[in-house]
Amino acid sequence: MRIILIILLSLVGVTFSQTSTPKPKPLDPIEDVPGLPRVLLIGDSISIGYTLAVRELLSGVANVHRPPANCGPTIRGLEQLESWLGDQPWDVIHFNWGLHDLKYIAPGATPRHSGRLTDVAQGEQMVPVKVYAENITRLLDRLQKTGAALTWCATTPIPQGAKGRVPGDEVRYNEAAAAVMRKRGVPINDLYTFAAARANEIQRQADVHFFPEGSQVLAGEVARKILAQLPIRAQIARAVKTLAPVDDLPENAALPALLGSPAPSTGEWPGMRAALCDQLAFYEYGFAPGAPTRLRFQVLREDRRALDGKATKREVRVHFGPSETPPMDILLHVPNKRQGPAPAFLGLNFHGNHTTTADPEVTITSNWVPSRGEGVKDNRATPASRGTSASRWPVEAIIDRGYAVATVYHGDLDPDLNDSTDGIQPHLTGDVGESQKDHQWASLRAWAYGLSRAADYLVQLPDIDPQRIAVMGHSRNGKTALVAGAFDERFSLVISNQSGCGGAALSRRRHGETVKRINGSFPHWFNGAFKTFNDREDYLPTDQHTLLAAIAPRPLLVCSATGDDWADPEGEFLAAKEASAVYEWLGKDNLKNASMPEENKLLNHTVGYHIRPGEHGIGIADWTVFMDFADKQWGR
Ligand code: GTR
Repeated sequence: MRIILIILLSLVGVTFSQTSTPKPKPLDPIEDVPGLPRVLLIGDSISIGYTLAVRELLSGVANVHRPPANCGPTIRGLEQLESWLGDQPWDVIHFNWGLHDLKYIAPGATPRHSGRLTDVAQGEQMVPVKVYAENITRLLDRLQKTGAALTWCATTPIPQGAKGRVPGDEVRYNEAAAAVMRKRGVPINDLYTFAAARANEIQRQADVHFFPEGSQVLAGEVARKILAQLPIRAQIARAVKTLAPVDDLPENAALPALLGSPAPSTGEWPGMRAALCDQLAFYEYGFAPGAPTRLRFQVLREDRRALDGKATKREVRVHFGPSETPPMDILLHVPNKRQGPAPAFLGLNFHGNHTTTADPEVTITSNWVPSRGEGVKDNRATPASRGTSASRWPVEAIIDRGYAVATVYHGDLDPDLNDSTDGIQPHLTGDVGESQKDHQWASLRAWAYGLSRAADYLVQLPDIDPQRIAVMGHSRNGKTALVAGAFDERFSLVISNQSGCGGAALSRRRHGETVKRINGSFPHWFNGAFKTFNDREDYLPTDQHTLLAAIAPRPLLVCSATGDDWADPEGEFLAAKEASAVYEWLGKDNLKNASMPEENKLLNHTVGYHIRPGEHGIGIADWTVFMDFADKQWGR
């Protein structure tokens, strides 16, 4: 009797729970929460698998929709995309096709996109890679017309033994799609690499699908990539859910640990890195908008015989999209003598591109420039300022070693004044709530944003290797190089030269320039929240080793000068040593067991360090070290 009662009660319980909270289904339509950005996920069963989890991760931040279907191969997309887009605007579209294009089907299926999976030996490929690339281009034409911020998602791995698919095909299809995306400036969510790194934990055996926990893991990465494309206000809204307000932070004199104990599985690193970036944005550098949707590159001039025929010089104006947004100019030199696409250095300059070379053709900036520069009158550059920073940019020596070099004047993005009404920020920030203002981007993040847009240009050039773009910078531009490298993983090597406070030097040491000093002299460099750490460094939930660690596992070189006490060389070395814990855990050589080296001895590890004699500054001696480091790290 008792047993029957229990069974009856549990049946009632089951029925009750079923009627009161029906389990949501990924293909069911959702109601928009008014006022939140609208996100569309386009993809096959892999995306169906992560849809609910992405929706959950972004709940209260964005309305996450998907078509009520498996979006199948590109040929189904071409037929149905219009109806999937509907008639309401989208803020972000995260999209993938591929897994069905590359699969083998029995010949003669109608419609072809419904063709059934069959053994490779008996079937034919649904959409050959060449046609796939053409279809992707046509789909992208339509998607770009929506005005939404787009993110291309790479196809996840095909495991050995998966029926009807050939492992390795997904790599070819991904490459074909990535080439199209780079050309069109569409950000890429490399879910292939992400999943491949932990496939044995998250993916089923001999099956393209993922375990439920695996789909959850994919959802984390997809949600992060979507979030980065959402307006600043949405990014801050999400961050306040997980990060403590500045007033609630505990005092902690020790450097915050970068890894838990015991250290998690290395597969966790993308999520952990994103969490570090969130902290850095929230408490120090501010959140920045996603890549602009209507970026345009205008070649101002090209000289294929520059530097006595050694280099091709190009000046390119980058238009950000929203009208009235000031453009930025890139000055690029590419070596003519090279085998294949060239690796490149990219860095900001202090006084205008025309100061980096005496070349009389380079456009003189018409923007505000600091008055301390030579040949400057009323904060405007005159022809007398041409080439005045040429010793900082030894272009010919860089070209001679086979590297391309690109530079941008940071004042194109944000003149270095305590004034946020000039530069790109007022045009790209969007609405930000009063309580959010302390967490929005400031000059360093805006300058770093410009470096990312320069990378958008470089990655689509046939003469530049998109896998080997180094970001470098000196002093305030060195701080910026670190910020750019931490937030944008396309920079595959990062170099800071004497970046000091807010760059590589640990804030808790209070040596040389302090948080209070820098916030007082340059209040526009960091966000509002950072001001609360003046004389309160021990309350920082991060320190500058966090910024360096966020670059892992990519090569990072920190450079100091003995006479530059203001930038605290030892604090820079110690930050790199502390960040080494992450590099070590990720299996990369590092500075864990190193002590501060003697002058001019490059510690050439994945996280490396160099100190030279002399004062604050940059010249050929520093560049020689940068290139020695890049040669080794890139195996040249
Ligand atoms: C100094 C500033 C440093 C450093 C330097 C520079 O005045 O205190 O943080 O950035 O300028 O950029 O040259």
